[in-house]
Amino acid sequence: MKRIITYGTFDLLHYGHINLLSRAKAMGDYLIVVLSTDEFNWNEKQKKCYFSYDVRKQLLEAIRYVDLVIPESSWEQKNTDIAEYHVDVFVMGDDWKGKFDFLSGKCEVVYLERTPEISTTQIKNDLFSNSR
Ligand code: C2G
Repeated sequence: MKRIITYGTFDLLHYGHINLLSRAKAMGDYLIVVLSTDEFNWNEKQKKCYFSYDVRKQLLEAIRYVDLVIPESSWEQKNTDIAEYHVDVFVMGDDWKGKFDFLSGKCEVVYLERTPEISTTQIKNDLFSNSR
């Protein structure tokens, strides 16, 4: 069984996220999504999520490509995650290109092209500007 792992916040889930998850799953048989906790998002990414971790987890678990959702609470957990879950491929969007090459000794590292023209920030901005 080929095991894939990816990380993210996945707040205001959109088709860019789905495209990433779909392509990641197509690379193997089992997809683990490591979902940033609310504390990690605020403390490390200065992101305030619209949906809580539990809601974001529920949404991801409803996606056919996703087999397991676990929490991301630190930048440093990737090495242990890869070992603990016997991961074959680490996948991220190419906005992270190069940032995780240090993992290539443990598993294959793949950066997939980001879906253009969509982001959580853009959704929020569009909604805010239309509400004026
Ligand atoms: N993504 C994408 N296309 C978009 C938007 C996002 O392919 N239009 C991808 C990102 O590249 C990432 C994943 O979807 O691989 C999740 O995106 P975010 O929720 O923004 O994740 P991020 O905040 O980048 O967190 O330790 C790594 C971090 O947790 C990554």
